[in-house]
Amino acid sequence: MMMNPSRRRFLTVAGSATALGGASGLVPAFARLALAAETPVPLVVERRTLEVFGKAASVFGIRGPDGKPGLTLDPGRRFLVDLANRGGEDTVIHWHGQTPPHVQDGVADANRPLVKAGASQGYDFAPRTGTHWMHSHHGLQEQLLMAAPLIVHTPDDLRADVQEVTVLLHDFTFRDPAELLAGLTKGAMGADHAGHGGSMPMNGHAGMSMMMSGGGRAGMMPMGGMSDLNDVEYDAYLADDRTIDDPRVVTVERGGRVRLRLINGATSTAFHIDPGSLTGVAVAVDGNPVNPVGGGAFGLAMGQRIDILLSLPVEGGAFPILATREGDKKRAGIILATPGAAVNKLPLEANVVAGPVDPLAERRYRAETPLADRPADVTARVTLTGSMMPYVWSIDGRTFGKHQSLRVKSGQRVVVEMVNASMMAHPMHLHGHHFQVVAINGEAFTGAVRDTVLVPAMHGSVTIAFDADNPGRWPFHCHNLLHMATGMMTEVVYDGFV
Ligand SMILES: [Cu+2]
Repeated sequence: MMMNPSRRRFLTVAGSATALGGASGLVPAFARLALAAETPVPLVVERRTLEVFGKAASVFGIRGPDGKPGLTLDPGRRFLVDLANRGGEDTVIHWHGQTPPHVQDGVADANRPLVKAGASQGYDFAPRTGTHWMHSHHGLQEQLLMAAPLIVHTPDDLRADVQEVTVLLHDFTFRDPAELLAGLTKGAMGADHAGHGGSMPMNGHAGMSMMMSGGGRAGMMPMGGMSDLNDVEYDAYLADDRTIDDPRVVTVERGGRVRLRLINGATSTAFHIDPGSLTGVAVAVDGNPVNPVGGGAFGLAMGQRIDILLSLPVEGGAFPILATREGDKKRAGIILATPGAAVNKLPLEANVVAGPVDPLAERRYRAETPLADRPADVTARVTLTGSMMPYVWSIDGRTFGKHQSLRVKSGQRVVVEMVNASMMAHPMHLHGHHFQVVAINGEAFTGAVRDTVLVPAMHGSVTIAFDADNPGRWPFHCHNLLHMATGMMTEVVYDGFV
């Protein structure tokens, strides 16, 4: 593998200088000079206790310098970070949406070690603006909430007369994630779903789904078929660590404007984002500006982000922003409230079951800055494969480790068609790049630039295009953590990397 020697050296020096400057304050003169220019921002991976429905759970967190989760960077700032792993176990944090040099991507492999428990790791790269996030890319730590927002402001963001509200969504279980996954892979799906049939959509049609996948989890697809929606019944759905019956309440101004930066950090749950009585206008997806899209609710698959602009009425009030799980009544959310407004308690469940998140709604989004128009140098087709029974997910019938990498050369325009041969939609994420969505179900259009896209179930397809401008080896995987964990991952590998 190629390795940029100066990069590696910098990381080592940055890491040790920070360590030395810790408790003792003994920083060597050379390091003090370097630190004076720009001091690394400390990020801490840690264990914490979270109360959900009054019951304590031990989860992870990633805390920034202000004590809050994650990191917000001002325009022009480098992503100069010292990550301290105090989580009690080895980890690696992926900077989702960022396009760093490949050694700093935050994945572990033969050439990129884990951050050991108790150790620190330095990072330094020019960040990409927008709404992004950070999460563990090791084991099932993401299920235990090892995730946080990563917001990089543009100069326009700071000039805008808009209040920013960032929300991180999650699905939560009191169970050990390894046991949860083992329950699925051992085929104990019936047990997992016992007692939840009543909350499932389209019960009248469930028979067909059960024949095909063994679960009463069907949802109508726009094309008339039925897909499977949720693999797991979680104990709670969280917005900024809180359930909707005890939500975060954000004070907003009467007649003011709010920019919601929503991040779906759930491991296995897609949500409908519903601003209720407010009119929301989507202005960015996965951190990339899109031509404004108005209207009702917005689907948000795992890994994806959406920025929604809201205008509050001059008379004020309390305005729930709800994230309802697809194929379910359960929901998470926050409440925007003007001073003095009465905030009513909201039930955990909506009155009606939400339908599936529609992958075809992606057609509404158009990149504000599309890729340059040029022909493909290399085209590839991958088939998304796998099933609930047995619970194994794969790409081209191969699980990760037995995968066939997509080979590219620097400078190429790469076009990849993803065809979904399975019963579930999959949010596919490519590291180190943002791609443009250029076709859905074979219909070409000039779509959004983003890093995660939902590929429709049952022979649906999405075609993406990107420029190979970031040499390395880059994971390309389903952002359903449980799908990735069972093998639904391949890699995009540049020439010169083995
Ligand atoms: Cu998947």
